[in-house]
Amino acid sequence: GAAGSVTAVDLGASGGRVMVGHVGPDALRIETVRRFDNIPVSIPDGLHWNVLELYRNVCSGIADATRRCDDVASVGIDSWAVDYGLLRSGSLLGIPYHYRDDRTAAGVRDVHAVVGPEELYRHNGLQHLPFNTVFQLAAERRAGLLDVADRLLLLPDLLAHWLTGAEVAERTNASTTGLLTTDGRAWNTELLERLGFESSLFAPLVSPGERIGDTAVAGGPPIPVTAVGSHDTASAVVAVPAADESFAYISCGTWSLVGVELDEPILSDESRLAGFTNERGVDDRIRYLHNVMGLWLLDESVAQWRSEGVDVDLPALLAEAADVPPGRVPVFDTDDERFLPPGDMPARIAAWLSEHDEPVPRTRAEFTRCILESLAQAYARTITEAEKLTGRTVSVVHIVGGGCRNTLLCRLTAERTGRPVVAGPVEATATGNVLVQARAAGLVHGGLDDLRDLVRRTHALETYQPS
Ligand code: LRH
Repeated sequence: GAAGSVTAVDLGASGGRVMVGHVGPDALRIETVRRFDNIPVSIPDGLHWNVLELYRNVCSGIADATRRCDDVASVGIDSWAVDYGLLRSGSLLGIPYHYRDDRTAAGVRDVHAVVGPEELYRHNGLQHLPFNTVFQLAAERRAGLLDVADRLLLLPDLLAHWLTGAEVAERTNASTTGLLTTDGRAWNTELLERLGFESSLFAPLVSPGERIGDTAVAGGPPIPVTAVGSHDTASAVVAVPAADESFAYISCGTWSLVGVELDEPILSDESRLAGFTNERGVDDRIRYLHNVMGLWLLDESVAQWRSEGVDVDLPALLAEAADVPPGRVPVFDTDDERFLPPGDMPARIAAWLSEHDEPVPRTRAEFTRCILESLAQAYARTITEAEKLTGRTVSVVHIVGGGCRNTLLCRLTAERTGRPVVAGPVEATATGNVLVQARAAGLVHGGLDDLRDLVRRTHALETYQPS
């Protein structure tokens, strides 16, 4: 069969990359053409994303890709979920907020005053996170922007709009707003009406694989822009190299998204109370998962130590953490909302432990070990709950994304879950993005099983056995 190339733009909370994927029926190779930082900016009205800087890097990255490779069949964009820009007559109004901005508490109160948590879960099946778009929008209404906006575009859709002029809402990411019907077919007009959001604010839905438009960027050739799983986690789950359905995945980066894949959502109150979300996946699958706080805990700790003038070498720190004797450090509840905002993470962890009469780690290595043990414990608890709530058996755990490079975390996860852990691919999100475009371009064929099979055949994966 034919081989060809596609370009994946993958934006994460701390950095972005543009990658070219070379794909054929038996080939899958991904090369990075551009990496850049994504540094949020705090101004008096809150914490924002620097979306213009991101867009400039996306355009430069696409230009790099087409220079390097003359058969780029399309471009696809994914990013973290829930965040958006508001527009009027096609122009951006205001600077998109970062989901870690704390303005959403009032939005949560406003929404729950109209639709309580139990009912909201029956409508959207989302884990309660204070930054879900529905709560951000309620906060936005207090600030008055909703009175002038006529369109909302989630960030990957906003960038696609700037590249092509089209205004669409890609389904996987749209499902993280909390405003879609549970079958994912449409915006939930009943819910929108009750919450007082204009339904015309929301763009027509498209599914992964659909053509959004063509790039119209000064100086560059027109390239088709294809909808992918524009929610990064949806793309990452496409690239989980599982051989059958008895797997759990951990998409491990800033967040750790831990769960299983289902055909239908679970909207029971038990599921809500256990903190499970039903997000839409590629090919209409359900990503039934729990948001675990993730490597944010460690990254933010390292940032704190560096701000105190300590020269932290991460590989060395992880090696020291691996040498901390088992049982030396306690675990804490990584779900505690106090860990969400930016700021001094070791102090917050220490406060949690003191409040719970647990010993506070004394060294940075012990803090690091404590964080990783706590994450592994949260993964294990989540997988046990997922088995109980779905009736599935999980026989293997796949860790994908940047966190799968953390061998200590992989080892602790195998131990605490009591299951084999398969690590890789590191670039799962970009890989899932590439695969969905490649299928739309006719370079590969089949369902998710076939795409996963290709990942398995083309990647060296590391397995960690529980002791
Ligand atoms: C991971 C992620 C996650 C969301 C969060 C906002 O990058 O998309 O799935 O819950 O960011």
